[in-house]
Amino acid sequence: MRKIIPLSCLPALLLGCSGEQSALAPRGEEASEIGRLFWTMTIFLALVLLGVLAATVLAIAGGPRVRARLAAHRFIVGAGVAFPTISLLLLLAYGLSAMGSRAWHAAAGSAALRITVVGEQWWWRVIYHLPDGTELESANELVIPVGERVALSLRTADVIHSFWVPNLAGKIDMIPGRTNRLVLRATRAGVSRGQCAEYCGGAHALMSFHVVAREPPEFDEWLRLETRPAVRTDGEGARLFVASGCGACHRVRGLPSAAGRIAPDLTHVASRRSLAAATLTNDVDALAAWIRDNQHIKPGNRMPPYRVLTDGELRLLAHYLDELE
Ligand code: HEC
Ligand SMILES: [Cu+2]
Repeated sequence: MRKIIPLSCLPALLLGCSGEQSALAPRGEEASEIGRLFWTMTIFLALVLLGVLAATVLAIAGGPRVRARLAAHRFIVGAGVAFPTISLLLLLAYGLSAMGSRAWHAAAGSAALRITVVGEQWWWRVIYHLPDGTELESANELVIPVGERVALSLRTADVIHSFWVPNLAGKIDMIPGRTNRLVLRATRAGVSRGQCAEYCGGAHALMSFHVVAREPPEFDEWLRLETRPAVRTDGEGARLFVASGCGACHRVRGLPSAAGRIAPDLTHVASRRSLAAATLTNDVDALAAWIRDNQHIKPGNRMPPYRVLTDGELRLLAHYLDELE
């Protein structure tokens, strides 16, 4: 039995090495560099371990001549002092130079797109700074063009959070009173998952997000759609949204009585992959469930649960939000 359990765990463990949240499946410039550093260190250390094991076996079971060699002054100075000193210095130099390539400030100057991400308990405010000087706000999802450098300014609205998209780059903290910077460059189109990597209170584990890398023409098309005001600002659903007070916290651009800034912008909520910081997949049922039971789904989050709404009202609201592509 004792042998079976670890073996049966292996597929699950290996699965953790691929997919949309893994540092070992790089899809970005910085993640590739980190991957190379990791594999260089791991392979080198594995070789050293094998060498030490071989020497141990020979020292125990080898013939007298082999053992005399192992005990010789030359071997001890060479393998015990010179080799570790030189190899560790080389690895240190490689590690430092790899970190040096994270001198992103220069790269940020040539960035095609600037995005501010603000960590909030327990979601991510995403602000695109467009070339024409305007700002575009979204939440819990970053859309970036493949192949282009994207300069991120990382801030927090409350406590320390940490921004980490393992497939794209290393993690970096969001610290009160500071703006930290990170440059992303996705090398392939696709969706990567990110996670807050610094404990920030009750719902910390439910504070994830997606980074969607699109080919530049598709990115431009997305941007064109995203900058429009909400596709629907009239009708019963929109009226109920306003009447329920949702607009005090949430903004829906184009709906004047929904101009709240303290919660995720919902102008194009239906075009996002997830709800509540990658806690729910985004569809009508999830929207209805979230509005009524959000404290059950994500305990402690800053939205009140709307248990007073009737099933009909809930449907109406959920369908309205689901229209906001
Ligand atoms: C007191 C402020 C407040 C009010 C009022 C409020 N919300 Fe929220 N809402 C939030 C906060 C904060 C979040 C983010 C929760 C999280 O993920 O931690 C949120 C998240 C959401 C989300 C998920 C958005 C996303 O992109 O993940 C939806 C949808 C939503 N609210 C709909 C509504 C609707 C509909 C109403 C009115 C019936 C409403 N909210 C009223 C604060 C509020
Ligand atoms: Cu956190």
